Parts: sequence; C-alpha cells; structure tokens
Amino acid sequence: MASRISLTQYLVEKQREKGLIPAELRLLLEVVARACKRIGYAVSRGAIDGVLGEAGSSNVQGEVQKKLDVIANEALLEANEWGGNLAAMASEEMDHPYTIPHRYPKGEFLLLFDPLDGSSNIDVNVSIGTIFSVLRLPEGVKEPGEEHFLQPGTKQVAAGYAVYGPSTLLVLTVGDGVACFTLDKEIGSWWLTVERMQVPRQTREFAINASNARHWQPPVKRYVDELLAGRAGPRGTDFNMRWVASMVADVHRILCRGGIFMYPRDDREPGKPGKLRLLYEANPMSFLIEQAGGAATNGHQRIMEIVPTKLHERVAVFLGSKDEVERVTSYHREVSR
Ligand code: P6P
Repeated sequence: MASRISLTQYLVEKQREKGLIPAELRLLLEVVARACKRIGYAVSRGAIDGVLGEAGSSNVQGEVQKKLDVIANEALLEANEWGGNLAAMASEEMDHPYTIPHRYPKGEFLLLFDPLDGSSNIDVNVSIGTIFSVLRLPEGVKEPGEEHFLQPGTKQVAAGYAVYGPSTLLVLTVGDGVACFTLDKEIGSWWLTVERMQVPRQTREFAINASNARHWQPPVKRYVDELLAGRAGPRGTDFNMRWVASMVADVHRILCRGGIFMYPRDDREPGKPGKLRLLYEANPMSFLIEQAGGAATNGHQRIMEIVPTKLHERVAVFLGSKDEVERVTSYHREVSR
C-alpha cells in the first residue's frame, strides 16, 4: 500500500517546499486538529457520558448552549492557550475575545471558531462540526482587542472544519487548495484522503431551509422557484434539495459533489442581515469554497471582502458551485439596480 501522508507531513511540506506557512502556523493548525480529535471523542460518547442536552446557559447569540457546545469551546481554549502561537481567540460561545493569559507567551495569530456547529443536531445523532479561521494579529499590536479581529475574510491565512459524522474528517486550506484528512481513530492520525477538493461549476442540488420561503426576499424566491419548476421551467432541468441544518455537513457535501448552500436574510427579522456569523462561519467556509473553485457572496458582494464591524456580525450566505452562486447574485443585483 502506498504510504499515506499525515496531516503533519502535509503541513511540513507546505512549510518547507512552498514556504507557504511559517512553523508557528503549522504548529497552530496541528494543535487545532488535536483539539478536534478531543471534541470528536466527546461527541461520540454522547449519552454514555451524559454530554447530551442543554448546559443550562445561553451564549452571546441568545441561543441555549448545549453541554457539548461548552465542552468543545473549553477543548479549543485549553489546547491553544499555552502554545505560544496565538495572541487571542474568539468564539461563537464567548461574548468577548479570550486573550492569552500573561503566564504564557503570545504569538502572532488570532484563532476564531464555532466550536460545535449544528447544535440542534447534537441530540439526534446527525453530523455536526467545528469551524475555524486564522488571522494575523496586526503589526505592532501588543494587547489584542476585539477590533483586531475585524478583518475581511481575504486576510485569513488558514481556515477549515472538522465534521463529526460516519467518519471524522478535517478539511483545511492554507491558501493552496483544499485538502481532506480522515481520522484513523485506532492510532489518532489524520491521513490525507483527498489532496485537492474541487467544487464543480454546475450542479443540480441546492440547500436551503424551505420552511422560511414565505419570508424570503424576491431574488431568492425567484431563484428557488425556478429550481422547483424543474425541466418544465426556465432552467429546463430538474433539481434536488438537501438540508442537514449543520452548515459543516452541507458545505462538505458541496465540496465533495457540488451544490449551492443558501441562508438568506429574511423578513422574520428585517434588521438582521442573516443568521450565520461572518467571522467564524461564513468567512472560513467562503475561503474553503473559493480555494476549491467555487464562489461565496452575501447576494451582493463577495463575502470575503466584507469589512466586519462587530465580532458576532451576521451575514447572508450563498456559496458553492460558481454558476449557481453567480446566477442568484445577479438576481439580487437586478433588484438593486
Ligand atoms: P435552521 C446551525 O444552528 C446553523 O448555525 C448552521 O450550521 C445551519 O446551516 C443553520 O444554522 C441551520 O439553521 O434555521 O435551518 O435551523
């Protein structure tokens, strides 16, 4: 059997042969991957260890926290606070950034994460995951604050997710394509199983929570109605729909076989630009999708060019197969004009 490439070897080669990533970033990514192993183990124990159900608290989003949300957040903080690669961390589960304690050295990177995405699926054993994004601390900053996280997605130096499903997978980009690693739970190694993931330009599959249809804005209604009209309609072909309600699972399917994922703004809360968070959900997923040849917009502009104004800012998301994202975005632009 050809010898498999491990995550460590993949990152060392990116560091050594391509000079793509500094050693500190390689070490940071290996620590994050190790924390994801820990989270995947806790998730897999489920009811046996009594980690299902609610934690009895809520997060900054006003959402009820599940016990595993808190466990996953703690796992990422504990794994990353002492290594010397980070200046601070930001999480969906924490109101404010977590600054590295003074007893540890600070590094040049900022880590942002949704420690456990898809929480509504935890108690029903559907795939969930961890999403992470890495930024550089701006030059000359000694004490990192919230404002230093407010960088557009184009400034990301790495992004990825772990998906805790039938297999535990780690999908990662450092700006040179998207690689997929499968966890060998016997020995704890992440083995490279897809060297370069590609999103087909075209697709016959879309992902949206159709129960919100009555709240959608006209461009989304038009786009989805055309898909639903099938071969008798303007698209001249039939489409299929999937909605896992775990962004990680839906995005992974799109990276594997194409598709378009949509979470638009809707009229339920007109003041809210969308449900998903820009900095630690939409930006890392957009980086991955673009690195795999897809596209990601908020209906009007490239998600990765949005300059954030708040740490937990939300955004509308249309991402996946380029032709479909460009079509639904053009419908938004027609209305704007
Ligand atoms: P809805 C999970 O809570 C999440 O943040 C994403 O992972 C997922 O795509 C979306 O929300 C699901 O939202 O409204 O369909 O439950």
